Amino acid sequence: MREQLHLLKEKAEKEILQCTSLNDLNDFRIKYLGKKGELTQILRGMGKLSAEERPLIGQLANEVRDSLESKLQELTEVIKKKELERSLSAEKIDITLPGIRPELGRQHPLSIVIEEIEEIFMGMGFTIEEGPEIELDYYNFEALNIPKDHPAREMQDSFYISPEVLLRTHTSPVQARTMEKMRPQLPVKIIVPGKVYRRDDDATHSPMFHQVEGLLIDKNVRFSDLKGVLLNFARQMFGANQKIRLRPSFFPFTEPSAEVDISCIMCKGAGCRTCGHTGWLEILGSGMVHPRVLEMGGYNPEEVSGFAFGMGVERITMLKYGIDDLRLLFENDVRFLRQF
Ligand code: 2NM
Repeated sequence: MREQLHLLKEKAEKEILQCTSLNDLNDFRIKYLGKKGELTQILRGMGKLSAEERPLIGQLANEVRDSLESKLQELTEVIKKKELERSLSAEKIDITLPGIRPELGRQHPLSIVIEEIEEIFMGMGFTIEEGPEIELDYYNFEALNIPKDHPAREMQDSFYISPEVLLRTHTSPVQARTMEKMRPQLPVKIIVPGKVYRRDDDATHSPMFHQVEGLLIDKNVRFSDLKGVLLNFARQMFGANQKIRLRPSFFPFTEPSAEVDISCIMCKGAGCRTCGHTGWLEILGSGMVHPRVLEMGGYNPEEVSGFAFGMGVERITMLKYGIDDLRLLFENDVRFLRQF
């Protein structure tokens, strides 16, 4: 047995040198030191030994096992280190490759225009008010002097949630709320940007669109103040040489009322396709606040007066950037949006 153990040791020491991977080492361990391994096989014969020989052989067997185990341990460390070095050198970083540019978002053209309108009116001393998109019939219609038989109040024209609650059809209810909140303070000098909803959906109408409305209430506010403010707005928004034109119109919440046109930004007033060969483009509606509206807002129409106006942001945006199709503003095609 002594001889067998020496031969085993010699054979194993040669064989371990052939191991080049952790897998090889594992196979080696099973073959020599495992439960059914060669060393164990030899030790099965221990029972036949004499009592004097048994401890000596036992000691030798332990020495052989310890020696093989420590060689195995040593070689495992060496191979692990080599494998790590190999994987590190395979994982080269090419610092000449172009970087990955992070995609930057940008502002939507409607947001750009809303901010621009806000800046212009803030420059004239207006402040910004906002309010709910889900609104009471009272603020959306009643407080604005819109009568019960007005077509806008029909189910087919507005999105009703219940008989008394609907999606606001304009931002004017915020102006009614602001009068109620501020009375009797003067002046009320606000603009209200926001989303509004109407049951309309075709090439030139979206069921959701954006408005900016304005309201100024003070002592002695005159129609000429309205004209001055809107001319100033038109010149800052569309160019210092802008002309404006006021045409008589009708709104339930203003009296008198006027549509405001600017000279056509495409043809400078000469007449073209954009302005329908009139030389003028309609950009907003306006008027002197109706005495009933002032009254319902808590102001005395004998003591104060006011003007109001409202514009569609989509229309202004399309004019300003020469966009010919409303739907481009809602489809969110990045090839379109990247141009702003
Ligand atoms: C428009 C045209 C004319 C308007 C009126 C009011 C309020 F609340 F003061 F009565 N807000 N907005 C108004 C007036 C809106 O949009 C075309």
